[in-house]
Parts: sequence; structure tokens; C-alpha cells
Amino acid sequence: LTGAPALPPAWALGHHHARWGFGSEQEVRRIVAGYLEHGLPLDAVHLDIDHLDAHQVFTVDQDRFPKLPVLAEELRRDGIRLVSIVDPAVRALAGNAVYDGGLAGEAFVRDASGEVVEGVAWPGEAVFPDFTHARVREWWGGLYEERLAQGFSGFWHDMNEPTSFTAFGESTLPRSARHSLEGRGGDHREAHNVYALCMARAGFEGLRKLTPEERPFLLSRSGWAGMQRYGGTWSGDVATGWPGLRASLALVMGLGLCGVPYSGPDVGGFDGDPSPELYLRWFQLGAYLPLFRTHASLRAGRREPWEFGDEVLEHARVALVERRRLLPYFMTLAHLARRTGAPFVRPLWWAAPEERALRDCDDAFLLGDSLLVAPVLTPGADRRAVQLPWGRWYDTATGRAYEGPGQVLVDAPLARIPVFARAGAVLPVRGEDGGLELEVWAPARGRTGGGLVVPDGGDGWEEPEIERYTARWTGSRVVVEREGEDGGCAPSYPVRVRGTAER
Ligand code: NBV
Repeated sequence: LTGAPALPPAWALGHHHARWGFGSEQEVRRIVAGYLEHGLPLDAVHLDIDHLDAHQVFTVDQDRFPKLPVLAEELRRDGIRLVSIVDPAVRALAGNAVYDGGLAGEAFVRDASGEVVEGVAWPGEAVFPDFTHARVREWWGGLYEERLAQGFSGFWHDMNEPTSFTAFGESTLPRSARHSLEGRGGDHREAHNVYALCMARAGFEGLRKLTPEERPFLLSRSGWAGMQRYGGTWSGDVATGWPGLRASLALVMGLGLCGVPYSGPDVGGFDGDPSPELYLRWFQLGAYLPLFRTHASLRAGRREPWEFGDEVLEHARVALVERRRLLPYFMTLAHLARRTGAPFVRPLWWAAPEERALRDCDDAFLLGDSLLVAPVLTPGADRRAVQLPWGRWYDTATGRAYEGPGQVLVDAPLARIPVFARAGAVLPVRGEDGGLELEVWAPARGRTGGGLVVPDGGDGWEEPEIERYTARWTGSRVVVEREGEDGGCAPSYPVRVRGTAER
């Protein structure tokens, strides 16, 4: 009803590190070097408003970021993409190219007497593009050319409620502000909720023209039904604390059910200093969510995995390496989300709507059809109860099989969170040589299993074929076959079967 989710480029399914307040190119290099030196996979770095010239959108602070395209190129060689924040508010100052261009093109929101509406945002006095007008979207979409020239590959829309700082009253545009609303005309009461949706559309359509070979990567703080057509969203400034960790899961699960499959929290929380334990548990959850991004405020403490002691570093590395290994599975889930609407992250009842015990379960989730993830959401835990849906489930760390439905108590040491694989699951993972492999979990005796694989080139628009695999017992072996029109054939990827020792 609200449109199919955009397909993210493969790098967007990796690990992102963001920070409000990197402050300089040197600091970005220091953080990236830390990731590389500690053997921590990293796929994207996000630059916040502090890299802009006086917080003005589509500019760069040349003193602190004098050679951004060079930095972007260096990072790209290490497989790391740069993502830029983009706020809608435009500094109302003659000489600011975006302001001058927008005025000339009559792009900004006006009031009933025809005056451009001024608010206050990060750059000071500011005006707001009317994204509900096709011409304005086209103009704004073209401005991403400047970002691409700086070397950015992805975009992070913020403050697009839209926020205008006020001493009192609503911190947004006045209700009386006029909008085009696709030519119909209306006021901000009507336009408010679709403002960010229309901004996302402007960015997405602009990028489709500027870089037609690439899948746009867009995150948007605000949105509305249908925003998934243009990209994803994140938690916004989730509070640092155990309730914030729990809210992160509710957010991603709820958004997925509302048709927005790609989202994630600020891992570690936006403000303050998470304890090493809280940071690690957040990191471990984040590793199984579609958007896996650490981010924090200007005034917050550190968020790099090596800042919390050797133990956290070691366990965070395991989470990062596992995320990288699961990338082909995440990519397959992205394709399935686009084709069917099924989110990556699903509540447990998705597996069995008739099992009433699963309906209230909000502390675990299914990642696609094959995995069940049970994050640790409370302090001091080294075990946790997990409600299993019907069928056999393997603890992926120990290989031990459990029979559902029912509740089981499993180990959850600091080193890991419990992750179960459904018996019979066939899922694509990244092998040690970087190639695709099939991880297969033995079906229960007398049963069969299977799974879908969508081999994706990582970017671009070529439509890969969905591959269907079956798994079944033949004597003492589990045989995996690719389904085809003329019957089954051997998979062209290496196959690893697990769980065969269990009867
Ligand atoms: O651009 C600064 C922050 C950003 O880091 C955060 O992720 C957004 O949710 N932004 C909000 C504006 C300032 C909030 C206090």
C-alpha cells in the first residue's frame, strides 16, 4: 500500500561509525586507523554538522576539513564510505549559494502574505525548502552534486520534522505557513508530517539522476508511511541507559511492521557515557539489526570499541566479524523486504501467529526465517530465558538443539548474545575467502528444510534471480539441492552443514 522498500547498497548493511564532533580530518583518520589496527570491520563513517562551514548545508569547513575528497578517496581504498548529514534549514544570508539559488527559484516556504518564513536552526536564521513542490524537490536533489564531489556516498537527513528552535511554542514551522502540496495548496498542519518524506524523495530522485548506476543510501530522522521507498531511519537521540537499549529493539521491530524495514539505534546511546557492559550489549544487539551504527552527541563520551577495555574490544570484534560473515544473509533479506514487504527484524509471533505465548514477547526477534536473536537487555545477566516458537532450534554457539514451543534458559556470557538457527535453515554467509557459502542447519529427522538466497552484486540495478534451496536427510547425510525447473541440482557454493550430531 505504501510502496516497496528501496534496496540499500551492500556497504550500508555493514558497520557504520558516526559522531557529532569528529571536528577534523585528523580525528576521522585516527578513528578509522583505530578500527583497522584493532582488526575491526568498518564500512562507513558519518560526518555530522561540525564538518560544515558555520553549520550551513552543502558546504565544508575548509580549515578543519581542507581535503575532504582526498580523505574520502583514502577511505574508499580501505572499503569505507563517507556519509554526510543534510539538514533542510538553509541559512538566510545573501551570498550563501543555496539561499540565493532557492530565493531565485522560489523554493522556500512562505506565509499567507507571500513573505518567506524565517526560523532558527543550526546555522542561525534560516529558511525552509518546500519539498511538497515537485520543482523544489528537483532543485534540492541537484544540490547533492556538491556532496558527491566532496566524496560522500550516502546521506543522513536530520532536523527534518522540520525543527526550528523556539523559546516557546512548537519547535517547527508555524501552522499557518503555506505549502504547495503538489499544487493543491495548504498549510503546515497538513504538510508537517509529509515534509521529511518529501525531502527524502527529493534526495532519492536527485541521486538517481546524479549517480544512476548506484543505489542511493538515505537515512531520515523523520518520515511518514512510504518513507521506505527512499531509505531508512534511525532511533534519533535515544537516551543512554538500559531502557534506551530496550527501546532500540521495539523501534526497529515496530518500524518493520509499519513497512520501514531498514533502521537501527545510536549504538551506545546518543548522550552521556554508557558503562562498558551497556555499550557491549548494545553493540551485540546492533550487529543483528539492519542499520548497525554507533553514534553519539558532541558532549557524549567515547564510542569506539577499544575505549571500553580489552574484554569489550574482544567481544565487539566477534560481533563485527559475525556481522560481516552474515552480510549475504542481510542482503538476501533486503531483497525479500523489497519484494514482499517482510522486514529483516520480525517479532517471534511472525513464525507462528497461533502461539499465544509468543505474542507478548518483546525481548527477542527473528532475523529473517532462519535466525532467532535473543539480545541481553538487562545488566548483570549471564543467562537468559528465551521463548522458542514451534520446531527445533539450535544454539549457534554450542550447536545444542532445543525443541519448541517452550521457554529455555541459555547461557549469555558477556562474550555473546544467544542466537538460534531454525532446524533445516539454509542461509548464505560470507566464507573466509570472501565468497558466498551456504550454512545449513540439519532438519529434524523425518523433516525437510530450505532457504532462499539472493546473490547480489553489492550495488546497481541488475535484478538477481532468487535461488531456492532444499535440505533433507539421505541416510546419515544432509543433502542440499538447488531447486530448478528440471529438478534439483548441486549448489554452486561450498556447503557447511551443522547440527548433524543431534538426533
Ligand atoms: O546534527 C547533530 C544531531 C545529530 O548528531 C543527531 O543524530 C540528530 O538526531 N542532531 C540530532 C541535531 C542536534 C540534536 C541535539
